[in-house]
Amino acid sequence: PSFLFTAPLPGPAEEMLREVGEVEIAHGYGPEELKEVAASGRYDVLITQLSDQITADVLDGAKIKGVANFGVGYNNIDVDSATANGIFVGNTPDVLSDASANTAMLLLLAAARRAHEGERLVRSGQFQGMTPELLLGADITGTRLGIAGLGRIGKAMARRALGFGMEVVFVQRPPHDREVSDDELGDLAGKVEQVSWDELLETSDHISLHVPLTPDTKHLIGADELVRMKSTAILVNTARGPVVDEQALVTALRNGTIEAAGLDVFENEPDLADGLAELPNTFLLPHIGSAERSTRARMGEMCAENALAMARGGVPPYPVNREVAR
Ligand code: 8YV
Repeated sequence: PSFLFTAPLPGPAEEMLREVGEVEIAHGYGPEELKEVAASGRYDVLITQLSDQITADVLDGAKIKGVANFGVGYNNIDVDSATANGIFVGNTPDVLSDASANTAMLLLLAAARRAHEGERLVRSGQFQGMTPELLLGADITGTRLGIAGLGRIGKAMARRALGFGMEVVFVQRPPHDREVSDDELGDLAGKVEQVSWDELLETSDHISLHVPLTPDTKHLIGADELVRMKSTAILVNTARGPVVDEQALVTALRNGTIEAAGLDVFENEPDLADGLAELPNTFLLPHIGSAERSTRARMGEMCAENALAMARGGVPPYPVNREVAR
């Protein structure tokens, strides 16, 4: 079997696949090159990541058995086209839930406590000693966190928030929800409360986004939603950039419509909306949500497991479109 990595991966993935077949590592392939390699018949499986746009154009006429995506989110892949073309897609669920929730908590704390301003003050040599009013920030403990998207990562975030003494409300699949049973909530039953999207927006002290990017969640947070949030609210996004209308967010942060934002993802990564980088009331990270060493190594391993199964003509152990088997 032959495998093409669109970028080097951390962990044992490359070694695992070299033991059984041919491996090539590409760097920075654009849509044309992806289409060309997919159609070439040279590779059984493409091992991709978020910045690879695996569109219908790439998949129609592709001579590959599968796409193993490094990440739980797969909005970069046209899964319907993959399925129509009999191509499996695999992803890396669960393993990164804790690391991603750790990043969300880091962003919430950093934005609330003005970590960016504090760091700059110290590093620039302008810190002149502690004073009682220096860099007062937002409350965390005793406040209400609204979780938009209570899947695996949202639940991991809920556990952390509870540990920080926050009250947790959620909408499982905003904006339209269905009732979530105690069974589904598992260890969180009785500890978190399901509310309407309106209530979450209007009554949460802070909001953290944990939804996949779909047509329903694109610009889930726009100018209208920002106005409905508390003026003291912090917005955290570790999900996908386009879930937030980034230019509307810049306006809201500039005007004091909300207090601050902690962002790990951006609408047009790696570009930022005009004005975002200059705002003091933001804490910005370069999409490192899952970047804990052992998490990333395990994600690579899961990609290799998916790739191997697909190359052998089987169903990947972590499938996105199991129905291809039919
Ligand atoms: C990945 C992520 O590292 O899993 C996801 O969906 O966003 C990250 O964990 C990223 O997608 C790189 O491919």
